Amino acid sequence: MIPVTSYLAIGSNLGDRIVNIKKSIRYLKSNQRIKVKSVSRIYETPAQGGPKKQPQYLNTAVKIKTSLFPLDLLNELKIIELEFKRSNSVRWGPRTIDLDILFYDDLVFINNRLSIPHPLMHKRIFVLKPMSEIAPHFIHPLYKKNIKDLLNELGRDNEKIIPFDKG
Ligand code: A4P
Ligand code: MG
Repeated sequence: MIPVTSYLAIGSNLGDRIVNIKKSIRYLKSNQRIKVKSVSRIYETPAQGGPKKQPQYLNTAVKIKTSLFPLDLLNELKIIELEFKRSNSVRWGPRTIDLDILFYDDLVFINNRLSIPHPLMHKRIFVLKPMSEIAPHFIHPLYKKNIKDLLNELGRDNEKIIPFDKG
């Protein structure tokens, strides 16, 4: 299979969040069927949805090339999540690591295990902000707008989010 460009979102709001994110990227890099092409800076964002009074998240976006089919890629991400022994199963609750597939080329795919593009991403600053750094002109295959425009549509809130690592 010819490798396909895919974008992933990584989030963490428990434990040593920065270590969790860096470790999950190392796991991605160690997979022979995944090539990490670029990684955005890490942003700190208030938890959106789920239980009140959750710790803040660190979020990042990653561009990969992969020869895995979408469901196989999801399986690999689930294996990485298991490495972090995710014990919390509350929807939108705190988690040591959360790996989501945002896009897989311009595929639109929905079944009971996987929705691509990730269903709520076009409304989430914590996804669009890091994505705008690595793929501002990528066009959302359903909404036919690029990442930069989707981010701008969320209003001025996006200016309040600054990189956590400032690097
Ligand atoms: N699934 C379906 N589509 C996908 C996809 N594109 N990528 C299924 C990955 N998984 C996908 O996910 C539940 C199931 O979704 C998976 O088993 C897979 O089959 P999960 O990660 O176990 O549970 P979850 O994350 O609690 O649910 P969900 O609906 O994926 O939540 P989100 O949308 O990931 O939101 N606030 C901030 N600031 N930063 C965050 O990162 N993240 C969330 C989680 C909420 N609030 C946040 C953040
Ligand atoms: Mg998730």
